Amino acid sequence: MSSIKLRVQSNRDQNCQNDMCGIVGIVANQPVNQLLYDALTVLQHRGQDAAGIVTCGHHGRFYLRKDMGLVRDVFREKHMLKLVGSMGLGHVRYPTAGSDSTAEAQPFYVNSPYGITLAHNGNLTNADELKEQLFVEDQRHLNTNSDSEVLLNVFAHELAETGKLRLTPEDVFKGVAGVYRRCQGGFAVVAMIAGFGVLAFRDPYGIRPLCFGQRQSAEGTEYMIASESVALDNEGFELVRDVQPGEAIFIEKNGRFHNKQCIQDKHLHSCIFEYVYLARPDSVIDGISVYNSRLRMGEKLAAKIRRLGYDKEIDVVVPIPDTSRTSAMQLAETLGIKYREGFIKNRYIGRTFIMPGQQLRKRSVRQKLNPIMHELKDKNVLLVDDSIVRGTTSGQIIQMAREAGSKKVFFASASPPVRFPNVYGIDMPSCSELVAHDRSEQQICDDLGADALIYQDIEDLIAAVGQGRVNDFDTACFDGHYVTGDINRQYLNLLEQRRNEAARTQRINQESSEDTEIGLYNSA
Ligand code: PIN
Repeated sequence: MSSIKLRVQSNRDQNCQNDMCGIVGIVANQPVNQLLYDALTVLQHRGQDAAGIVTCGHHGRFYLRKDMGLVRDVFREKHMLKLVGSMGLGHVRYPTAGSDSTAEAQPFYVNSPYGITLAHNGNLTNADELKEQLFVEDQRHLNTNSDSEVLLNVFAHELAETGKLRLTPEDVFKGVAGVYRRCQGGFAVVAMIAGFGVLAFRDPYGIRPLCFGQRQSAEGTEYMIASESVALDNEGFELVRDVQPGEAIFIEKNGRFHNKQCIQDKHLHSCIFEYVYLARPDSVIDGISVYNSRLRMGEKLAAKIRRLGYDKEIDVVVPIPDTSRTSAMQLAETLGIKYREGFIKNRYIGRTFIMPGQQLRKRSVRQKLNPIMHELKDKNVLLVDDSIVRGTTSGQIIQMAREAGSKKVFFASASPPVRFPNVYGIDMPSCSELVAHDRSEQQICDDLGADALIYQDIEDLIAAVGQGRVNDFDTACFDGHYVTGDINRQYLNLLEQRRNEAARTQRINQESSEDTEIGLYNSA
């Protein structure tokens, strides 16, 4: 039997989003390899698909290691020893349809001009147009579908326009201003110029998070830039502040700090979903503690449940692990109702092996969550989750509670119905896969099989996070209002079409790799 492996190439024009990634950049007075590794481990929740580190050593030479897998699997001692130098970047990537190769792992490198490496979290909404421009006008070749490569090449082109052999920080900021002129979407970027320094910038709406901190060493100040403040805490860096929307900061390799507001017309609209689900609770984003915002989500939701009168019926509040715990706990306390663990999550889910003749099957919720029967039996339970996206797990969990003997099963979501896709870098299904798209809350409730479904109101979510001090967030996945103003029906349709295509490609590749396994098995 032949064992030829056919991999179907995804559409060349397909844009690959670099959703839900974690990024870090460090300039220190000592080797940065271990620091980067540790920071990436702390940011691992932002992406478990691929990881990469690039460092810059003497004579401006870059050392890069990137591959698919968790941080602990990608970097072995032999790799770490080669990652020499006192400045560098790191990246962890979330698995997204269409971004399943090592070639698309980050950081990316371009040799001209100066030698630049870049890692990015977010999504460019005009990537197709930029690709065309890069090819036709800038005569630059792109070798992957990643929009991080697009961003890097736009930046490289803009930097080359300075026409200088030796750059100044002001030249670097001019290059960033060029990126802002051309690129649209949500993006947080760290980049490194060979032998010169580390750069960081954030889109004009500050949709994706990015902060920086410093610490003192015997030889001076060291800097770390990261997606979340928790990465700084872990390495003893003190949070200085968030990078402002449209701001660029540049730290020279000798530790000299520069910053510039490259876009005067800035409007902070940080992504509210970071607070709902994505970020670690011990992070502070744009001056707001993620943990405290989740506590307040619980309080607001409790008030709504009381208004609706369900509190009189509920015997026990049960979180769906892990993210919802903070809100669920506060919700129960506010209502004066018992809070209990009703589902335990297996933290050590193993690999799915494809045995000959088997289709790759989806892991069911039952393999991840197991009920504590006596906490659910004969009770009216309120299950609390951070969000309902596809509704598939929510439906199964409600069913599990019923099987465990719950009398009534109420379901509460700490965020409003997710009705629109996220186009700024959070991996979210297209419209047709979202259980709440074009559907009423009653229809969703019936679909999930709950006795009642209570969603957080959007105003309450905004108040929970912004506390009346901040009212502007990117809330597009809840209300369809895309702050960048360039998203229309056509764009969303295209997104849907590409997701379907990517899913099909992935399925075909999985099936063909299954055939390969059979071939090898038979010939052994
Ligand atoms: C899961 C957090 N949270 C749970 C992510 C499920 C939506 N889902 C979004 C709910 S954890 S579904 O805390 O990080 O483990 O609606 O798509 O089925």
